[in-house]
Amino acid sequence: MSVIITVAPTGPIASTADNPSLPTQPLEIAEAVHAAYLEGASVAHLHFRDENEKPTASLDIAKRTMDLIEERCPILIQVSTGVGLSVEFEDREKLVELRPRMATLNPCTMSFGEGEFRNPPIGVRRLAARMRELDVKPELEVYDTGHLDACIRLWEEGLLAEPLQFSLVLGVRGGMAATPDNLITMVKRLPPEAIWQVIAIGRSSLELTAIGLALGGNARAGLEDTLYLRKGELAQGNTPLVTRAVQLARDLDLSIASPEQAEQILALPQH
Ligand code: KMH
Ligand code: ZN
Repeated sequence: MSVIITVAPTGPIASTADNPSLPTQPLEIAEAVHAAYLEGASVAHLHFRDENEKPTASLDIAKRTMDLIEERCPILIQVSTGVGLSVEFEDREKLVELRPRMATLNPCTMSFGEGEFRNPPIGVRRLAARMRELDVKPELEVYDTGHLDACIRLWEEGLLAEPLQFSLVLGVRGGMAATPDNLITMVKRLPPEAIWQVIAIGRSSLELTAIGLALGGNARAGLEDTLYLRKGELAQGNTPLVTRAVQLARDLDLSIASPEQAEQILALPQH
């Protein structure tokens, strides 16, 4: 089986003051994604920023960015419906109307660092149902054990198509800590045919990504998850992080999925 490498170039939190290589504007994001595609990424996980770098659910900015990416490469686009803590759920959910091939679905409200990440049950159900209608594949973002149970309930309610695709997110303050033990507990609890990847935030990103790959998961890399290549060394853009994740997979004798292969593995509906 091939490994799907996702690039997460921007995220909602860091700014160019934290890392000057962070892409925030549509063209910068498109160029970063294209470079990641050339390195082996088959999925691009996107957050958008306005001209002041503030997270936005603007359909215009999102569409412009998606178009610029599509002009450059056939990478599969996954839009974040997490967007950013300052944006209302009701605005965030509208992004799926652009019909990206994939989008994230965050199943539960939680503390997120010093902020609150609001994902009310009724809204999550509505968004899951709308994504199913529009054939937008959800990536289920699981930050804690109860989040997995919430996803399984959505599946039992018929709101999620198989295969289920999970991100096991470790290291967010408010979610589970980034430890190998927590990762293994979560992997053991996944439904049998589930597809999954590790998202490890901050300094354990590399180790947990490696463990995830060794356990049969996919991998995600990019400045959304860590601004550093190693302790004290800022990553000079997304490419070195993606290159390293691809190399990690290759060193484990895993092959890297092309977008077409990723499409098949995830059973993405044709658009
Ligand atoms: N930012 C990560 C902690 C999303 O964008 O919907 C999780 C994430 C989820 O990427
Ligand atoms: Zn994200």
